[in-house]
Amino acid sequence: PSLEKDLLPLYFGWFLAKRDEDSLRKTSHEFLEQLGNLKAFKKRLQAYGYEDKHKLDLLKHFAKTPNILHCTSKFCDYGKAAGSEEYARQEVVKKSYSKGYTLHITALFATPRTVGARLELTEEQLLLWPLDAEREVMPKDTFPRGSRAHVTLGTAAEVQDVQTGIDLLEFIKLQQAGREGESLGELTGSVAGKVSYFDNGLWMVNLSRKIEVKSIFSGYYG
Ligand code: ACK
Repeated sequence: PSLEKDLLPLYFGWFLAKRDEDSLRKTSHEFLEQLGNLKAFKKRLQAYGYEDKHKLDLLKHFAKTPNILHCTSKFCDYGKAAGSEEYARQEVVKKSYSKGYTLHITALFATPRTVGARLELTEEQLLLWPLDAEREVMPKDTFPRGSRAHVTLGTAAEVQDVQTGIDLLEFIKLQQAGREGESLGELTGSVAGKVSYFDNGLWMVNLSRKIEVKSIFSGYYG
């Protein structure tokens, strides 16, 4: 047997193809501009820590945007994260490495901490989704597999990217508890859809037309 071990990445995931990445960044701007311009939003700024509606610019609020738009499937931390080796050893992970996948974005959301895209994973993509991905960050709740699947589009200063998936689960937890959110308007164009508000600065637009983006399943070594 060889002494050499496979190197584990910082994380495995689906990485957006350049053209679709550029276009999703534009979509994210469009979302934040339209959301920030909603009267209903301007009336509910407290959660974002602003008193004065003229002071809040959502594009500035989400000061950090990821260098690479992606959906994390498994965070490995170069092997330090629990279950990394087991994940990487799976036949389906090896076989899928460097393959192309179409990701389906069903909603965009913003919280005082993060802005992200919610994904609906296909059966094939769910094979690459760890069994404990949701439990890992919210051990007390149960979620359908893949609930946490997202693309981080931006975070407020001082907020880590990992927060985006946690925020998404917060919305889903409320929906599971029967909360639909307050229907507070509609966005148009590339981000067309109904806007729901869930208190505490949690906003989501369910897209009338899903956005499809091309991606490659791979590892990020950083
Ligand atoms: O936006 P994300 O899914 O959140 O993509 C980044 C990526 O790994 C590189 O940092 C995600 N990430 C960071 N820490 C964790 C963690 N403890 N569990 C799951 N995902 C994580 C982060």
